[in-house]
Amino acid sequence: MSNLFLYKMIRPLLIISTIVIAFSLDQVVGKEKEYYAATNDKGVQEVEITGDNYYFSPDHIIVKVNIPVEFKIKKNSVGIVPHNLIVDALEAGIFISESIKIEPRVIRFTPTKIGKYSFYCDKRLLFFKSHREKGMEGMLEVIR
Ligand SMILES: [Cu+2]
Repeated sequence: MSNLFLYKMIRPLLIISTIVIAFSLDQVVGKEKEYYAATNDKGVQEVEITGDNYYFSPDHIIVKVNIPVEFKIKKNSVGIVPHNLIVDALEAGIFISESIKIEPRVIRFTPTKIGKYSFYCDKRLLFFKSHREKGMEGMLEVIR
């Protein structure tokens, strides 16, 4: 049996397994973490968010319109990479620009308009990709 024969036998298997691996990786990376905010006994929708290298968790936050929201945002690692949380949705009464520390920070707002608003970290080191491009972005969805 020659090496060439072996190669021809194995090649379709290599191609198929490469495709399968690529698809499953894509599904892991592309999967959103949905979170429906629960309203506590004070009538506030509480959401705990972790923002770190280079993700937000959850990255799809669903809140109800015209009910106060409390974000508690923190990071886990003691790394020196700075991160922040930006939401620029003045049309819905939301503007957030807060740096993310290990010590949790509380941000309060009340969304006034139904819609989908992005949140992200706007940090970038020199000419490298922005943190947003690296995956530090998510969606704040305001529903009825
Ligand atoms: Cu960042």
